[in-house]
Amino acid sequence: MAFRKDFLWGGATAANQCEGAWDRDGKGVSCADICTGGSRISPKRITPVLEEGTFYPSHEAIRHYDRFREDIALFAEMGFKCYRFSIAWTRIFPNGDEAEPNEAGLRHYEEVIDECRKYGIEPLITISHYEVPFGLTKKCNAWASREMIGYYLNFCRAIFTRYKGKVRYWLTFNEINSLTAPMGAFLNAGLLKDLTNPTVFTQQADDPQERFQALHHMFVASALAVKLAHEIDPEYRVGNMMLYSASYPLTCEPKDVIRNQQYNQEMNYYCTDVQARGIYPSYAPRIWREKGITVEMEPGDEEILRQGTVDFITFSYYMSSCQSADSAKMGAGNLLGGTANPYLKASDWGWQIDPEGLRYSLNELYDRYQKPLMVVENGLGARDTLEEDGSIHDEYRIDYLRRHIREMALAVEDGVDLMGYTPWGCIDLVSASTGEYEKRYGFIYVRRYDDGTGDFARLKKDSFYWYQRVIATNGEEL
Ligand code: BGP
Repeated sequence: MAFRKDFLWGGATAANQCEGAWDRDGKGVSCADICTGGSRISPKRITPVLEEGTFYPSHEAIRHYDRFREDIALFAEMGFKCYRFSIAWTRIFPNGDEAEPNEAGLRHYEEVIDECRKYGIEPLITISHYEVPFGLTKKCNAWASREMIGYYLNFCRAIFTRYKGKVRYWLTFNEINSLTAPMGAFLNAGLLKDLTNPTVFTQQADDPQERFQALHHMFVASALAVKLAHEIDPEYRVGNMMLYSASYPLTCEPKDVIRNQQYNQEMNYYCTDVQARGIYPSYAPRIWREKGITVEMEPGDEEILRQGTVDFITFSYYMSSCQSADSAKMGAGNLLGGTANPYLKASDWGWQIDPEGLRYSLNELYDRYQKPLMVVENGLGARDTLEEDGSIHDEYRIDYLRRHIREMALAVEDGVDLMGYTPWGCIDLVSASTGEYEKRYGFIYVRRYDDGTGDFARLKKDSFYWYQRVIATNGEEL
């Protein structure tokens, strides 16, 4: 058997993409709450001032805030061993800088955690998943400012203390490395230049100096959070979370190989090298030099980074792309740059499907860090058809997941220490990049549509029964 006996099979969500109830029980406004709906062709917008009549998908999402008991019961029916979710920072500290946490927010997540435990489901909690308090963007341009470290640690202290003994696994920042690309600036770090006018999400004004400085603050915060967690409960295990963007040289021409190596250093390893090894990598000064930036550090930061390395490594994996030294050949690839791989097919949203790339990625990461790994996001965003009898035949999704699980099993046979697998959007939710419902990932269909119609009913897709079998056989029957 490839997977270990205590393998953490499960699924993943994020608060702003599923909860709704965006202003209830004392919750403050997060950066996600001011993002409008959108689609692949019509990008979502960031509106610092909410517009009357505009659709904001996070405001209702799939109403998981009110229906989490029903949803967790369905996860339990599939046999989940683990549920990865995030805590909305603004439910605990509405503006981000309060002295005391909001009791109603703390109580809500306590109920969610208790509900998981009732079924023997291990919570895996992302502390910050693309929803910085907007109050902190207004106050200090969020992670551009060093003040954020203190606010983040207050948040960590409140939840680490409250959930002691009930939670074991924490992740400090979702896809922290998305901030090495301009697209991550607002959602990941709350960086926003224009606080008056709307900004198109895909056209954020880029400031690499600010992005890389923000990353340094997040590294220090992550390291201090690891230390704090271990002090509060020595049983706590804290991981990083990165977006692994598998990348290959477009050709074997040495120039392409070097270009690809540099892409990997900047996109895939810059953050995890710091979070897992506790030291900036040797290539970091080259990246700063090429961008013409300086990263300000305070005395003592290096020591903090060294002492706060993560216990395990987690990542999302959806696709891969290629790099070419010839700029004319670049640009037609996936979301995060690069160019398309001629050997691979893409999803309807243009993400190139590459199961073998997952085996490759697992081997690369384990060989580099020798820390336990977990795939905490993976899946196919697709359009589903709801049949008249309420069934949903999503064979394409089963095929995608089956092929990826097969490659995970091969990676385990290669020698990789793999803790678990939580496919993304185990229940349909709002897409992060495009802000729409139409791009569905779930084993559970949610009857809610982009035109604002739908009754939020939950329906089991064919993949629901398939995944139930996969878990029951610990990945033997695919
Ligand atoms: C990751 C994010 C998730 C998520 C997923 C799928 O980048 O961590 O929040 O949504 O990607 O992306 P999308 O929703 O854009 O299809």
